[in-house]
Amino acid sequence: MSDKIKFFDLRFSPNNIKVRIALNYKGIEFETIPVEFNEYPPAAAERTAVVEATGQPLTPAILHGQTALFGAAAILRYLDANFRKTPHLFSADFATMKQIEEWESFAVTELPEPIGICFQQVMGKEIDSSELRRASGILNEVTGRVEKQLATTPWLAGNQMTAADVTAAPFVSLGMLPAEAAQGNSIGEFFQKNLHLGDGREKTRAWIEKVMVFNR
Ligand SMILES: N[C@@H](CCC(=O)N[C@@H](CS)C(=O)NCC(=O)O)C(=O)O
Repeated sequence: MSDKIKFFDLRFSPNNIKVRIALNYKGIEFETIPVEFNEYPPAAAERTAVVEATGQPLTPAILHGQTALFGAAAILRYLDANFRKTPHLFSADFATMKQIEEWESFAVTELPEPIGICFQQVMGKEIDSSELRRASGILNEVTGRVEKQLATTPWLAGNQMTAADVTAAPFVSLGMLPAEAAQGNSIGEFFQKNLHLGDGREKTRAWIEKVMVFNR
């Protein structure tokens, strides 16, 4: 299929970052269609392009020829199943596949909580600093499992980057945003100042650097 992928991209969203990392890691050419974030929930008018392409307003979303897809997990599976001559994010090995899916489920059930708490504070009228401390505490706690795994393997599910890393890292990265990455984005700057991964996460920090290098 020769068509270039069109990627409807809400730049700071961890779910969109997963797709951008996957496309760059696989070396797949794509055209970015920026989706602006002005208010939450977004005004319908701001999501017409996404709704026209996929029938619904949420991102990430892609168009590939006549094929339209939304949801990060679905898009990662589509890219891996249809771009077979590129580095794989999933595995032919049963046990490794099960490991990858387990980390994916961890990433979408446990990691979003501290991000959500921080996001509520951004959108709220008054900042509750005890809630922000609680969010950082939870992020440090839930990443204990990541730090432990990285003590034995270079990636979450073995010796190469997989969908496990691509799905988990964007959430954790919000707890160690470099100032320059957040610059010019009020939400990014708020996260950079207020959400902290915390101590004893050296291997997790190095792992984030390795994954986020593809977030460009
Ligand atoms: N379950 C979806 C998440 C979809 C979702 O909630 N996307 C958010 C961004 S993280 C969104 O588009 N929010 C509405 C908006 O701001 O336009 C996935 O895994 O990709």
